[in-house]
Amino acid sequence: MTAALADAAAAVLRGNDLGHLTVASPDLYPHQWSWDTAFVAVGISRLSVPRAVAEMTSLLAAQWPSGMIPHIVFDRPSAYFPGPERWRSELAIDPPALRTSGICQPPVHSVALACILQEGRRRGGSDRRTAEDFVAGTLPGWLAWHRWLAASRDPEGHGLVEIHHSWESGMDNSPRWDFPYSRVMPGEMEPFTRTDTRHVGEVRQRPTDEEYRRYIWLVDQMVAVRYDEEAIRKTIDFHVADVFFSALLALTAEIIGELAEEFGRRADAAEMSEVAARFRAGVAAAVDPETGLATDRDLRSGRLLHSAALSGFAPLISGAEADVLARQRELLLGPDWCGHRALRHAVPPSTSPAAAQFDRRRYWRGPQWPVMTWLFSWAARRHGDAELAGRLREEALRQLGDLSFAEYYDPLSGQALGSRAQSWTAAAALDWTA
Ligand code: 9YW
Repeated sequence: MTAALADAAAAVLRGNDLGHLTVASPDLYPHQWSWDTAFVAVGISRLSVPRAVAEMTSLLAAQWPSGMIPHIVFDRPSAYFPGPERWRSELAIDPPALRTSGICQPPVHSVALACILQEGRRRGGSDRRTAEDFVAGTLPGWLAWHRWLAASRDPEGHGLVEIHHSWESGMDNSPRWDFPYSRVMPGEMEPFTRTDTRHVGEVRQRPTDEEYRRYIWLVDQMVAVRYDEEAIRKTIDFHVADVFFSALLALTAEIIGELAEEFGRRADAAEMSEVAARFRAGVAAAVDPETGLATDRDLRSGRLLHSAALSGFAPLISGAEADVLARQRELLLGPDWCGHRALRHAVPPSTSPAAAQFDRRRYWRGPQWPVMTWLFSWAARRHGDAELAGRLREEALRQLGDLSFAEYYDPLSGQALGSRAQSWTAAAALDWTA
């Protein structure tokens, strides 16, 4: 079974491979996405270290002069909407060299660097050299990305990353964002036609038209100020402190710091370790003592955004004091989450099945994303909880046994949903079966 799963996963990644980059999925997402790339590179490194390096190199080529890694790289024409004509990144005050979107996604890239390095060393020979040269050579670019996040997205040093669009969170229409979006009131705007709904059998799995109008309204607001971060902060209608993004920054800054230390960059290492500590503290402070879950904050109204979303487990990603981790672990495995009676597979749902907001088939409002299970499993192992890591892996492998490599799964029936042959799902399977 494991061998069949690994073969099928490798075939998915080969099918989505354009040579220098892997599209996120064949039809629905025909481009390179930022955080998908990092997960994909982890999986591909199990097949070929040089190919994994190429994947990360093509993403880095799209880095903005500011240091931002954009969330989509448009390297070829497609019907995807919003494409480069709507994002208009060429109008940015300091424009990127390639056509990209104008926002970012959570940083998971240094997780990929660490995995590529580990795999290169395990294989030895030219793979080892390729991995080490790649990490040493591109560290300045990845450092600039983390530096930009820490400075531009947390200018006051609270230890929480602010985002300007829910696409930046990677969890587009999670209940986390219902309140801030209730305040986004699109005015007159250039008309548009969605194309995402053409590629899913069931339109009700996707965000609604009203949600999409708001998403595009925010894009237009950013274009209007030519992606000037200062101006965006003042004018954008969606301005939120994201705990999950912050936890990933804490984790990845720590890893970048370790790599910098290893490759002889002492000052960078010290700087990144400070960034990691700042965001780890920010996440810890955002934990609601009553629910035990980390909470986002709406920065326009100051309101705390309580929701029963998976992001509440941000400390399991960033790392935290032992008592916080123990409580989070218990909650995650408990009856409101992975241990819920009605779940087909005991892996984290995007929203708690016990919550009123739970919607088993709608995007980020209930379904399970195998790549999120992979992330929690990887972080658990890193933070010393091999038992949790192993449990999640085992359950996820059962879920992936249908070989559809779906984007997400109905947590109650186990049915595959969204795109099939989704690259990051196949990548997770490959890493788990290696
Ligand atoms: C969209 C590619 C991306 C992911 C996001 C996910 C979705 C794009 O797909 O967003 O058009 O809805 O929410 O996390 O990176 O897989």
